[in-house]
Amino acid sequence: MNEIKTDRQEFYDRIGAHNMAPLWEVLHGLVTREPVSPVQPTVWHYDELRPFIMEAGKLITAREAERRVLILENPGMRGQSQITRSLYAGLQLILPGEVAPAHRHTQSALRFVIEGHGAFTAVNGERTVMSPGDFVITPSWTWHDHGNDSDAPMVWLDGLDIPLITMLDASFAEPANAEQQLVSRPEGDALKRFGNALFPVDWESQGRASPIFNYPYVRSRETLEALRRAEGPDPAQGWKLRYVNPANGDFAMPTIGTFLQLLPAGFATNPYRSSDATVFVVVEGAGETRIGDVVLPWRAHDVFVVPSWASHTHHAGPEAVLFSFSDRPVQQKLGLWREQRTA
Ligand code: 1HN
Repeated sequence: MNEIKTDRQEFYDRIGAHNMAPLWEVLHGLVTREPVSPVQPTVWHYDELRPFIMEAGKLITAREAERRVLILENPGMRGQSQITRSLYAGLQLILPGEVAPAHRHTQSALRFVIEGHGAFTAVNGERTVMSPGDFVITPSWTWHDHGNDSDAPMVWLDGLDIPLITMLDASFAEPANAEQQLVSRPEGDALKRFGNALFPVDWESQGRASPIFNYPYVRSRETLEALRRAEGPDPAQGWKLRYVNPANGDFAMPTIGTFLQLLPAGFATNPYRSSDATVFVVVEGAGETRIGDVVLPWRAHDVFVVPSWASHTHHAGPEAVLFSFSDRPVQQKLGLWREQRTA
C-alpha cells in the first residue's frame, strides 16, 4: 500500500534530491534558548577502573598500542571518544621499562598524573620526570614520547582537544623516525628558564602554548596554601587557581583551560554554572558534587564531568583538591563564555 505523504513531505523529498532541507523543521533544535547537551553528569571511580587498566597492561604493550589508553566515554555519547562535546579523556598506563614512541599531531594534550613516580614525558627534546598531581602539556605539533625508567606502573589522565580538532577537520599527525627523541636540554630546563618570572631577554614565543610543560604539584599546592593563608574561600569555588602561560598571562594551553582548587573540610560551594562543560580529577580528599537530582560521590583519583550550563554544588568531606579542565579558552576567545552564580 502506498504511503500517503503530505504535500510538505513530498516537497522535502524533492528538494532532498538536490541536497537541500527545510530550516523550519530543525530551527529550534539548532538554535536553543540555552545549551542542550548530550553530555551526562558522570563519575568514574578509580578503584573500579584500576583493575581494567592493569589488565590492559597484560593484553598489549605500550609500543604495540602506541598509546595504551582506556578512553573515558561520556555515556551520552558512547562510541565517539568524547568526555564532553569538545574534549577527549583517557587513562594511560606505562609500565616499567616501556616506551610510548615519539610522534606529533595537531591535537593538544595534557597529562594529569594519577599514580606512580619516575616515568617521563619528553617534549621537543626535554624530558620531565612526573609525579602525582603534576600537570604536563604537549602543545600542538610538538614531538612527544613517554618512557618509564622507574620500577612501578604509572597512570595518568590524558585530556585532548580531539573532538574540537575533528570538528574543524584540522587533524594532522606523523610518527618520528626514531622511537625516542634525542635529549637536547637538561631535565627541568623549561621550569627554571620560564618558571621564575624571568625570561631570556631575546626570547620569542614559538607557539601559543606555555613554554613551561610541567607544572609540578608541589608548587601548585604551595600556591593554594598561600591563598588559604591570605584570604577566605570564594563561596562558589573555594580557592581556585588558573594555570597560566607566563609569556602572555593566557591559559597554559590555547584550547584547554586548566584549574586547581582547594575546598576546606566540610565546605559546600554556592550553586554555580558556566557554559564550558568541565572534567574534574580528584587529587586529594573526598566529597560529592550535586547537579540537579544527580549526586556524584568522589574520592581521590576519581574523574567526573559537569555538563555545560548545569548548575552544581561541590561538598567536601575532608579537605579536597580538584584539578579541572574545559574548553573555556576557546569560548572566551570567541566571546561565547558565560558563567552564573545562581545562589
Ligand atoms: C596521544 O598522543 C597520547 O601522546 C595520548 O600520550 C592519547 C589520544 C589520541 C590521540 C593521540 C600521548 C592520545 C594521543
